[in-house]
Parts: sequence; C-alpha cells; structure tokens
Amino acid sequence: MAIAIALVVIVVASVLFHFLSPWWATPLASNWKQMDDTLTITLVITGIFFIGINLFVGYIVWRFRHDAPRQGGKPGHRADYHPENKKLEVWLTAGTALGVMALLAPGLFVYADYVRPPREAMVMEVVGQQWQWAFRFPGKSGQLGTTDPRFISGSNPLGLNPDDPRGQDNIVISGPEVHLPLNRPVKVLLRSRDVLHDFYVPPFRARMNMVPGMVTSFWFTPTKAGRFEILCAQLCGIGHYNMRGMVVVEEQAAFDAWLAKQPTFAMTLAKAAAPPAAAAGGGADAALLEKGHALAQSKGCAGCHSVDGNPGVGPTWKSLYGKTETFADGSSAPVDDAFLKEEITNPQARLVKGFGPVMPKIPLTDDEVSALMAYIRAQGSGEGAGTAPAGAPAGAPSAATNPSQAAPAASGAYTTSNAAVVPPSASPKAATK
Ligand code: HEC
Ligand SMILES: [Cu+2]
Repeated sequence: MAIAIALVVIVVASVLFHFLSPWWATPLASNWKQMDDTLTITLVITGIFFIGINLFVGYIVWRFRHDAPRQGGKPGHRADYHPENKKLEVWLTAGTALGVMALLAPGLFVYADYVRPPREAMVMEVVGQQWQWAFRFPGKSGQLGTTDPRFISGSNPLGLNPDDPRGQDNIVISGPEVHLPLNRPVKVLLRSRDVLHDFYVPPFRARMNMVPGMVTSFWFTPTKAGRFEILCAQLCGIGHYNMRGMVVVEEQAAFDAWLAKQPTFAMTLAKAAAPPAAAAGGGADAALLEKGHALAQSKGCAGCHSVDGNPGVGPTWKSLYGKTETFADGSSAPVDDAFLKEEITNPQARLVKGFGPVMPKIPLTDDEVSALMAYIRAQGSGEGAGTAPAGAPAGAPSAATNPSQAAPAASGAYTTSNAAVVPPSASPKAATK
C-alpha cells in the first residue's frame, strides 16, 4: 500500500514540478524553434509513458497486494504464472516501436536542415582550444584560406597558410568575443586545435562538436540582438568550465563597422615581421610582457589563473606580486621573483592555501619562465606598486621553443609548431588592468 501511494505521489510531484518550476529554457534567439518543438515532442511522449507506467504499477501493487480480499475466499493472494502472452507482446512491441520512431524521426528531419545551410549564408569559422575560442571571417574576397597545423605560431594561432592568397584578407579574432549581424544566416565551420570541444550558445539552440582533425558545421540565423554566452559543451580538461565566450548580435551596419576594425591576416603577418621593439616603442620590456601573455595563453596557465582578481582553479595573478602568500601547511612567504620561479618550475613542492595540488609541471625554458614572471609582475603588486607599460606590441616573437609542449594534448599534429597565441588587439590585459 505504502509503495502504491509513493508512486502516485512521485507522479503528481513530478508533473507539478514541471509546470511550477522556475527553470525554463532561455528565450529563443535564433531560427531553431524546431529544436524546441522536437524537445517538446520528446518530453510529451516520455512524460505520458512516465505517468502511465507509474500509475499502472501503483494500481497493480495495490490491486494485487497480498492481503487483498479474494472472491469468496480468504486473503492471501498469489500471482499466477503466465510464461507467454502473444497478443500482449505484439501490442507492446508495436507500441514501443512507434514510440521510439516518434521520438527519433522529428530529430532526423531537424538535423537534416541543421547541416544544410542556405546558399546566401555568411561564413564564420570557430576554432576551439584548451580553453579559449577564436574566430575567422572571410575578407572582401568572400573566401577562407586553407589552414594547416604546421603553420600555427604565435602570430598565426589558427594556422592559416601564409602562401594562400585567399587567406590574406581573412579576419582572425583571437579574443573570446565575436559579433554577428542580426537576421542573417551564418554557416559555422568548427575546428579544434587539441581535444574535443563543443561550440554551444544555449539561446540559439545550436551546438556542434569540434573534433581535432576535421571540420564540422551547422548553420543558424540570429533573430534577437543582444549578448549571448558561448559555452564549451564537452568536458575538455580542467579549465573546461572557464571556456567561455560572447556572441554579440547587432544590426548589419554595426557589425560591418566592427568587422572593419579587425586586422586582416596579412596585416597581422606584417606586424609580426616587424621587430617587436619598433612595433611598440616600449622596448624590450613590452616585448617580454607580450611574450609572457602569449605563453600564459598557449601553455594553458590562463585556463586556471585569471588576471581579473577572481580565483579560478588556481589563485588569480592580479596583485599577486609582493603580497604574502600562505601555504596549506600554515607557513607563509612573500611573493618575489624567487617565489614565482619556484612555484612555476616546481608547482608540487608547496601548496597555496585553499587550492588543490592540480597545477601540472609544465616544461619551460628559463626565458619562458622570465617572460611569465614579467607578465605576472605586470598584473600589479600586492603592495600597490608596479604598473604595466601601456600598449605592448602584438608581434612578439614566437614563444614555444619546446615543440613537444606546443600542443596540450591529443592530436600530436602540432608538434612542429610554436603554439603561442598573440591577440590582434595590441594590448594584453596586462596593459589595461
Ligand atoms: C590545471 C590548472 C593550472 C595550470 C594549467 C597552471 N596552474 Fe599555476 N596554480 C594552480 C593551482 C591550483 C595553484 C595553487 C596550488 C599550488 O600552489 O600548487 C597554482 C599556483 C601557481 C602560482 C603561485 C600562486 C600564488 O598565489 O602563490 C604561480 C605563480 C603559478 N601557479 C603559475 C603558473 C604558470 C606560470 C602556469 C603556466 C605555465 C600555471 N601556473 C599553470 C593551477 C594551475
Ligand atoms: Cu572545450
């Protein structure tokens, strides 16, 4: 009896929760209402079965309980054994088959649409990497140049072929924010530089895996202006939760203005070829700082260490230098150059209080360690000293010198490259914060 009541309560509570719960999907901001419809169909079908089966089981448990009164007899119910029931089995098999078809078929139709972009769609390439996003648009020629992991370097993070004329006017966005015009279909091409990622913008109801070694694609039309968060929907490593970005949907004119401000690949290459000191006027310091910034990205430090004051997997680098750090064992030490060097080259030796022992030992040359230390120092000091020089150059020399370390994982295809990332915008966060 108690079990039968429990089953009924579970059904009623679930249905109430569904209708009263405050957790609803974000408002749709793309053309993919079909995705919502497909999910609704699935929910209704599974919901009907959930309610029907549980109430049925509840009824059976109650109706055939051991002490139920029997016709003319004493209590003491025993179930009869029916090894087979042809008619019932045919009904159940046919019903289940129909139900499964009704669950799957709408999805197949939507998927067929989803990967068949309209002819007039504009093209955007999205490249994922632990733990950041990059984007590329074709330039005036309307074509994307070819790419190859061999070409990946500090000034060419997406590996565009420098000899491909179609790539020269391509626009590479290395930051986490990309803009798109309102009400225009976009064909999205997806690549990954290391492991499985998944480009996912919930209000667009659109997502797709990014698989190393292949290009996947889908399309959508943004139908609402606004800022929409990009998430990575594949558990791609310890910095996964932090792999965020922003899509800004705006009127075509605003989009055009934004795009016109972004440097083309040819401009980035020219800048990289210029000597770094000349590029900034800031001299060697600025170059070192920029190298440190690039390394923090390419070596994956930025996935765990922020420079905005918010602790991530590891402590933030903002105002770290000069403060007194406390360790898990209760001891403490001032953060100076020796401290930083020790932490970076031998992370497991001491544990900063409040954090887990998860920082990997990342092989770095002495030069790289110095560059990273310069970058950390530039994030301000705990004593209020030390400001970053403004406007560090974009064209820092390629950073990674140990090829086997250039790519964090998986594909092995990048072993000949220097996988440093230098953003096209001239100033790293160090210069503005
Ligand atoms: C997987 C996450 C992760 C990555 C990647 C990572 N760190 Fe850390 N780091 C941590 C954690 C967690 C701590 C604190 C615990 C400890 O002391 O080991 C830490 C501590 C530090 C500290 C000491 C901070 C303090 O408050 O005293 C420095 C400096 C540092 N890391 C530099 C780096 C550099 C440079 C890189 C890239 C070459 C890097 N880390 C990559 C997780 C990471
Ligand atoms: Cu990811």
